[in-house]
Amino acid sequence: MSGHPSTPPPTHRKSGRGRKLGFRQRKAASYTAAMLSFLRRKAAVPGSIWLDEPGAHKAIEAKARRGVIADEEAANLRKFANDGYFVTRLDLSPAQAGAIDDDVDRLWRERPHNISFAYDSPPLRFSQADERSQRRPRYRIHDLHAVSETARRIYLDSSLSRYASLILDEQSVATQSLYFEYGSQQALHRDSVVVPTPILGQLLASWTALEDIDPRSGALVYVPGSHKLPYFEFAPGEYVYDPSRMGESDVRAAMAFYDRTLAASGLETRTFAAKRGQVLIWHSALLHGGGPVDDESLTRKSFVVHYSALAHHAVRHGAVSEVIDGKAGESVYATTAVLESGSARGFDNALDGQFQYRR
Ligand SMILES: O=C(O)CCC(=O)C(=O)O
Repeated sequence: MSGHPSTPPPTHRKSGRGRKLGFRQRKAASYTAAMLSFLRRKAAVPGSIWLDEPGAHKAIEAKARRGVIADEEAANLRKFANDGYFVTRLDLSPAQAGAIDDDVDRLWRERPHNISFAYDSPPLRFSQADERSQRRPRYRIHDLHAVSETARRIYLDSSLSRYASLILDEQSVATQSLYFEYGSQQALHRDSVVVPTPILGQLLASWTALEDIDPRSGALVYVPGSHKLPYFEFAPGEYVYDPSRMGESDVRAAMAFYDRTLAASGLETRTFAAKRGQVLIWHSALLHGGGPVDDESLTRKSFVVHYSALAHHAVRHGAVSEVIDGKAGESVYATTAVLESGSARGFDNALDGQFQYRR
């Protein structure tokens, strides 16, 4: 046996503490200590952004003093740093909300090939949709902004885009949109775990009410402060669910971990009984989901946009499940086409991009 594991080998002891270090060595040692502390902090809080740092409030004040952000923006960023979300609003007239209704009705009539939807399933082409059985609670439409001018206006809304850029501290890009006509009934989850981005945590979402929401329709639910709870590790240092390598048991383990952590935290789950045009912007790690639907006939029209950092998120991928040549699988597409409106940026529909591969 080669000695006790806690006994360092002689070479370590030789260069150990107690020796006097010169200025350059001290500088190097303090740099190393600072890096180690930085890495430890990063490891302790994976996916954190500047608003998660202990100095966030001071940094917000400094931006407000320099006139980089308005008072209202400073207040919303403080709320985001503390609670992982804030509420703002858009001008969305009944006529504009009605235009989105018309676009959705048209989609259900025309059922195009290049738009995907999901109903208790991975995304499928709209051409596969069956209105009688699937236009109901839990269905969603992906990238409605590609076929609805009003949805595109929300997708590229300048104030939402500006908030996304302020939160990410760099130019944001809208990466995808999701339209819900009814309550989603999605379990509480963290977007950063299921919506991968090139850099963990460089993600946020806006959720816009397209009508006054009845709480019995399965309103959005969220847990203030839950963005500070720890991440589940699928494997050491792995926080994002990867369906190509992980399965049902990983999902169950992650959900059990988040349920346990949430129960132990004592944090309270709230319901967003929003009015038309109200928007909730959430941190990528905020637990949120769709509340129970008490009355399935009630609509709950809402539009979600996810944002990432343009400089790091160069490609938007999208996949649809379909049978080709008798074989079931997923067709993966990608686009680098970015739509612009003023300073807002947002990816075009991935399914209008290049076909990549089948999986
Ligand atoms: O709108 C909802 O019910 C939940 C939406 C959601 O969880 C999401 O888009 O990540």
